[in-house]
Amino acid sequence: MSIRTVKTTPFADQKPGTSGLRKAVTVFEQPNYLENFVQSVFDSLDGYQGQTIVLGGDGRFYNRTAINTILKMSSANGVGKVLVGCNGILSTPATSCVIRENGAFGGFILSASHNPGGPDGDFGIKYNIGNGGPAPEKVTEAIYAKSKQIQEYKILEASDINIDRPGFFKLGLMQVEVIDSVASYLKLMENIFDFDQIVDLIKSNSFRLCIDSMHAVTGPYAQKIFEQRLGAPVGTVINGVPLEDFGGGHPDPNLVYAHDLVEILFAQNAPDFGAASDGDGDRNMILGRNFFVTPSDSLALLTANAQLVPGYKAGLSGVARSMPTSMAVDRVAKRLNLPCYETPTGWKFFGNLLDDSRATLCGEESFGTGSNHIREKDGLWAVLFWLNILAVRRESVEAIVRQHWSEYGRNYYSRHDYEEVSSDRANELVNNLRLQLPSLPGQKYGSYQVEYADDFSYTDPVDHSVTNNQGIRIGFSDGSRIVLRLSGTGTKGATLRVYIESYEVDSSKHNLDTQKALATLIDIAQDLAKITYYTERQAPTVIT
Ligand code: G16
Repeated sequence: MSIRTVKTTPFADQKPGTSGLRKAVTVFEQPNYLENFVQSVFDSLDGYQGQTIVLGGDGRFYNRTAINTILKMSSANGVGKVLVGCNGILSTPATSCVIRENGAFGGFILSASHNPGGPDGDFGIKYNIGNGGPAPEKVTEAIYAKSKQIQEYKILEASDINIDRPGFFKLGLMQVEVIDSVASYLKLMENIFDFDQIVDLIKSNSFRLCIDSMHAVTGPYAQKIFEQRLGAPVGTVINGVPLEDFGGGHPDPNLVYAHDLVEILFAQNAPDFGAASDGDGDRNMILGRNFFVTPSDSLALLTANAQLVPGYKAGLSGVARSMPTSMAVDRVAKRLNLPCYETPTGWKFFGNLLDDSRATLCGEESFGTGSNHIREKDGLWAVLFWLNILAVRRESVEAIVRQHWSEYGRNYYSRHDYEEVSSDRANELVNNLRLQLPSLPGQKYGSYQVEYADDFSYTDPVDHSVTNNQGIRIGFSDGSRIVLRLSGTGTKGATLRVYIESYEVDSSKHNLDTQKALATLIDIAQDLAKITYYTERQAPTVIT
């Protein structure tokens, strides 16, 4: 086996976005495209030679090809050992768990998360650092800088290895261990949650649940945890076989794309609890019988009920949410006297807060919740957290949420996405709005008065790095907000996200339809940002 040095030229578009490099599969299939990016990662890192790295993905189309390429490039670049998930499968949270458990130097996660897969879908690659979390901006910037200068990459000339079952291999001087994809993750979950109590709940004939893996990575994890370990009947996990194209679906656990689960939970005689997870297993959607829990409310509820879970009994050090996430958790944090941090969108911004023990729980409106147990958001962890709460409280999901609203008030919340709009027009919209910001405070729109209007900037309290232009916030004197930003994860044109939030303390008004409750604010957003004009769309593509 010899190491080949291959001449190459840079691609101009290898700047990682909100969560790694995501492109159409056809872009990744260009000669040298994947290799350039992987070499740029190695070129931007110091000290990985001889160390262990972790490698896995969500099983989407191109996963296997990429795994073999990365294995051979790792060997050629002097990596000591690679832990690779069996069949190339490792959910994003499991990768974070394995990196931490083994004190690995870092890891590659092959996923475009919730984006569709298959030959005409998307692929992605993300590098995680030794704390198990996404590379922070200084690392992704360094990778991008290397990708613009790259002239050659190194790869071992060798045959592909068989990753279909656990075992040990040698690839050049490098060791490869194919590991069980689920074992470490299951062990970690058993250390956090009261599995016996959840088993009792599931055994108590009065409780039924349904878990939708959307033909993505969590299938094997969910079957092992819910059906085998916790004793739920076979068939509890639906769409449980990971497919390279996710069965043609869009593995995004929201009310629009997780329609199989939504139909089951909103039918007559529906189960008591339902949950879905996304392509790579880091997102979750929680449903009760005929009831949807918004991700922002879910974070607030987990915080308020954390003392019911063994792993958090000792207390929380603080909580964090991304800026567009509703402020429901802020109210719980205030009551519990906990610090509450507001970060830009992107899980990478939680890493320092978790490492520095400033936050224990973190969450985002984009269906992501997690804690200091790993450094990624974690879909099945959130499901187990809910089950643990249900097992202790023995009330319905709806009753628990309504009780929370009556105690803390309700944050009506919705996100309107305008997908695949022209990038130029979307940027014009944002620029136009930015120009208006200084004149907005004090302006009245019906009963709403603007209290502040800014473009969100974040100063990391740990390393003091500053991240600017993270989304436009327009806050009103009654606590309502409108936030607008462009997505950093789309692969076609631009996606405009409009986040709308209002706060209602009066529990007699907690039964409104969300879109109706937010109608006036939605109109204000439309007027201020001229959304129809710039996007050339009459309505959002997705409303969550
Ligand atoms: C990623 C990030 C999240 C972010 C989400 C949406 O999630 O890790 O922090 O909230 O994208 O980002 P955007 O609004 O920029 O599209 P995932 O699950 O796609 O890796």
